[in-house]
Amino acid sequence: MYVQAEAAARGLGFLRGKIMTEFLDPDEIRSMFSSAMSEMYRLEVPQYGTLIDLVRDVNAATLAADPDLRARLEAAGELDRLDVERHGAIRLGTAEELASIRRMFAVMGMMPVSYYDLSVAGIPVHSTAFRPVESASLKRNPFRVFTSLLRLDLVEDRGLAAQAAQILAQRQIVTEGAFACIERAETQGGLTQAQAEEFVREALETFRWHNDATVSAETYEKLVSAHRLIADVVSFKGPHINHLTPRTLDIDAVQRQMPERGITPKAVIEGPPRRNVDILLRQTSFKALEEVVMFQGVAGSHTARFGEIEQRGVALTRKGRTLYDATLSQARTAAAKEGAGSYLSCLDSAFTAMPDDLAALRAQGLAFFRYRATAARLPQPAVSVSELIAAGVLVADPQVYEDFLPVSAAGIFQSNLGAEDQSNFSACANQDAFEAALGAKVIDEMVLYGEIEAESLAQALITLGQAHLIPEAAMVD
Ligand code: OOG
Ligand code: NI
Repeated sequence: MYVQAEAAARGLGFLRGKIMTEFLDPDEIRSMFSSAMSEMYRLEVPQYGTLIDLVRDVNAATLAADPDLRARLEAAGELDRLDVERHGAIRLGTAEELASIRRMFAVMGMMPVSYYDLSVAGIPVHSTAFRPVESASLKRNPFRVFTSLLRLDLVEDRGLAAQAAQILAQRQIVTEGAFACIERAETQGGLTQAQAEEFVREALETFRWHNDATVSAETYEKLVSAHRLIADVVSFKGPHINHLTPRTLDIDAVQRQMPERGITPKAVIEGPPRRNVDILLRQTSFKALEEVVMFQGVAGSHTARFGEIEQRGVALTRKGRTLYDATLSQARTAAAKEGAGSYLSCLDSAFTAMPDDLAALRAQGLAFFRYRATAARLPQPAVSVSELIAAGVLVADPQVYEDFLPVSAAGIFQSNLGAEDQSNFSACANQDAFEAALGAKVIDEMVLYGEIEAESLAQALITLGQAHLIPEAAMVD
């Protein structure tokens, strides 16, 4: 600001021109956006503010009680992201909406990663998560948005599906101003500070809650009877952010302490059980709020928005993930036989099949790591990577799982939709249709973790003067 004003005052047009074309890093725009979104949601859903405070307290206590964890997060450069870390979720109605949202998120360096088929859980959507993909960007701010697209093709009542499509065709979820900003970013290749501020202001409008529905109470009821989720997507002006989830270091403590702060959590935590080494993702949520909505002048209510917390652990390789999926499904089958009260013990006993220390997870190729050298060039060539690790000159930090789990997502959807009885949609994934709507392919999460692992290992080995140990697969470029 100051430099610009000074340049103008001195008539230094060239300097001013230079500043005017200086674009913000997309990581910076994402941070601005995620904090604006958090601010907005805090005002819309006061319980979210309470949850953020609780998570901050629990994280501070966890770090204070576990200096090793603190040191490890700090050394891995992961401490700073913790306070700003959160994900949100939206549900879209049409292919055009999904394509527009993809362009909007691209301005903030967020790419579609993974395809999630929720029809297997009887929920008529398929989804992706928009998130940063580079290591440095993830460290800066890993803000992600779980984005679902309604599948009217799965709705049996074709008349109702046609009516829903017709209602959706009339809305515009991205403001004219936001489109102008997106086009500007695309043609210029970035946005200046002032342009980014305008973009964030306009983009935020898409996610705002509207308590006036676009449909009559009668149409709303018809949509609800097909599925609550269809009503949530179709009846409003836009895809209101339905939850914003902070990351905690101790989800069991947060789950325990929620009632003390007046919040009632769902009964069980989704995902793996509590372990020494956190794997993948554990999540819990509290019930959606019942909100007053005006249906073309008639007062009614709708439940859509809720709170969620998550604890993130190490990302698993394909082999690790296959083991996880089989183990979880074994626990669920056992619990179904033994009764709901047995879920936690079934989970614990099934998960004994999964190694619970980092060294074993690494040695068996079950998890992804990020390597770093803690020494300079060594005088002698080593014979293996393990030898360097044992000598303490090479450290393998677990890579945080940055994505989502479809079984957990289904549990989250169901608990806040109150729609356990509405799961009569036929299971059929359709990634091609999703990507056609998106206007792009989704990125394979496994490839991303694999690249980070391979590149960090190669870099660390070069630092240590051990390039001969770089695995061939890492030398692609
Ligand atoms: C998304 C539910 C999935 C998660 O964290 O797994 C999700 C939704 O309810 O729209 O956010
Ligand atoms: Ni979520």
